[in-house]
Amino acid sequence: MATNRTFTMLKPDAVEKRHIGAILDKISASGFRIVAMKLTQMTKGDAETFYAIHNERPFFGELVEYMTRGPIVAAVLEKENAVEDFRTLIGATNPADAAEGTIRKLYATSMGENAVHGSDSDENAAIESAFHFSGREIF
Ligand code: DAT
Ligand code: MG
Repeated sequence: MATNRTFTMLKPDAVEKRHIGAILDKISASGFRIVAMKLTQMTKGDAETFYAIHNERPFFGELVEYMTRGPIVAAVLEKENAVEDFRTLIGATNPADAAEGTIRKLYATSMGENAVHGSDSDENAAIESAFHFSGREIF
């Protein structure tokens, strides 16, 4: 995986509220190219594995429940400096702290239901992309 790619999920709350189109539009308008994408639903096991780093945290059960309650849009995005620039585009984890115009400021409702995921490093972008997509699904 090249270092100019990141992985994102539009989380169940964003899909439920029909924000897929608006969020993808903002991502594209911000210079990211979608190189892989699908609507999918994580199993409990998937979510526990994906968020394993948080498994000792008090919110872990809620996080797994939330991430598995409905479909998500999983995607791989390409752009120069993709990981960092996408974290800037989505804003702070808690939407109350997110900058004006960021995806979380616009579409997230709370820390627990914050609309979108963005990888936090090139290494994790590669791991997370491979978790959801085979090589032939990434263009
Ligand atoms: P981010 O998604 O900004 O990378 P993270 O990796 O620290 O944030 O946490 C992963 C997700 O877990 C986050 O998007 C929402 C949830 N989460 C984190 N901290 C939380 C908290 N204190 N209370 C409830 N949910 C939390
Ligand atoms: Mg994170």
